[in-house]
Amino acid sequence: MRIVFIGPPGAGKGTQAKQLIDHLSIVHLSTGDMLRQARSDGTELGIKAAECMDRGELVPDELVVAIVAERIGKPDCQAGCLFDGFPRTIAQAEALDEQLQQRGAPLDLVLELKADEEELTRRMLERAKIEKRADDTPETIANRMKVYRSQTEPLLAYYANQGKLAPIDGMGTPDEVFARIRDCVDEKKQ
Ligand code: B4P
Repeated sequence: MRIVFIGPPGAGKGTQAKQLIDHLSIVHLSTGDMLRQARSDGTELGIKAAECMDRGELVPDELVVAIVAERIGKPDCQAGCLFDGFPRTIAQAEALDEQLQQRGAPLDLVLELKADEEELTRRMLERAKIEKRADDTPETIANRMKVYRSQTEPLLAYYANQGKLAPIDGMGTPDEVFARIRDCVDEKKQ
């Protein structure tokens, strides 16, 4: 299966992805993780990406689309892929549709993880204490929320029009949220 995870920052995309890839035996493709890796490797891409990430802005479409295109060409993606945090703009979604169409393997499902803004902020500030991520400061979190509403939320209508969107309640414990995701995915598999 090919599945996209959409949701505001802190909605739990990365958290849920870990369980879902085990459940479906598919590859986890997180653009956030790939960009953080490029940053810690000190590559040209990583340096460019870091500036955007630290401001809570999106990394330019062409950079993100290129790293995803390279990754989905690898043999392990043939059995299925979970796109975590990608696409985040309409341009990225169109590029992904085109790449998958060329491979004759379109998206099956788009899961929208929903949670209250207050809870999202609480989770990210909690994570800031543990992981010290450069983009988990109160100012950057506020900007990431704003960017999500303006640039990523339009994707919900894009995928609803394709009949692929499934909203998931992201409130509650990680296990409670995963049970909802598993039910939705298993129903789609049948
Ligand atoms: P991401 O790495 O995708 O980060 P995120 O949206 O903050 O996190 P996520 O929703 O995965 O939250 P998590 O499970 O960790 O992006 C970071 C940045 O990279 C972006 O701002 C952007 O600059 C750049 N980027 C990435 N993809 C891009 C793209 N396609 N285009 C352009 N730029 C891109 O959960 C958060 C915290 O909550 C964790 O500490 C977790 O333990 C906790 N948590 C999760 N579920 C919980 C629950 N149910 N209850 C309590 N706590 C929970």
